[in-house]
Amino acid sequence: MVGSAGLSCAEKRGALIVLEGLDRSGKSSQCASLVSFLNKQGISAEAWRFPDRSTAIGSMISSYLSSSADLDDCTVHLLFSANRWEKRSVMEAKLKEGTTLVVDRYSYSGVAFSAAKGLDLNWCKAPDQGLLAADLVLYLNIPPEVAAARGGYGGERYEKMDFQLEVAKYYKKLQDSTWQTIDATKSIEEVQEDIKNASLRIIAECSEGQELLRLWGTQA
Ligand code: DGP
Repeated sequence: MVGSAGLSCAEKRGALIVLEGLDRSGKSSQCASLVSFLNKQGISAEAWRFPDRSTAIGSMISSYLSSSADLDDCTVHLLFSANRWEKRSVMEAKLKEGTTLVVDRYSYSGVAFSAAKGLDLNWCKAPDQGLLAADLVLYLNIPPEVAAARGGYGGERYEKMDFQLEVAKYYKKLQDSTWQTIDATKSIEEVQEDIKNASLRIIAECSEGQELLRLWGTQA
């Protein structure tokens, strides 16, 4: 059966795995080591990240994050969303080819960071409605004070402890059955192990045939 936007149901495909968490929770290193592990196992997998600063929209976002440009909160929210939309069809093609995508931040960051500024949660979700939903969201859970003590914290606009506490509250509101919380205060090796096990399970399920779902929880 083919859904209204042409995504067929229950097809064999790669998995969309998203790592989420507060700034400095270790997502980027964990994404890289997961992809390298999967590739060594002969599993086709790629590391992706949002914002994707390589595009024209991504470069506007990057200037905003480094505080070299100021933008209205709603406008920047829509830019982050557009940055995900501009990659949607490539993501879908890769998944259908059987490639697993390991994505460092996605729509869940989009909503949590903007809602933490005081924007309405449903308004924040609306522009991402229709994007591909993750098969697995690995939430790297870490107290903001532990994250703050890690190197490099404080360089970008959102890296402030009070703000990160607010972000964590909104992440909680977004959690559903696709989320798995990982204790990111454990050693790097232990975190890697938890991430590998959860990822291998979802990759096996998707390789046997799994519908592609859309945000926020609708069938494709
Ligand atoms: P990173 O490149 O992962 O360090 O992310 C840069 C910063 O941007 C980080 O503080 C989280 C924030 N961020 C990521 N995605 C979004 C989004 O979609 N919307 C907003 N408002 N912030 C985001």
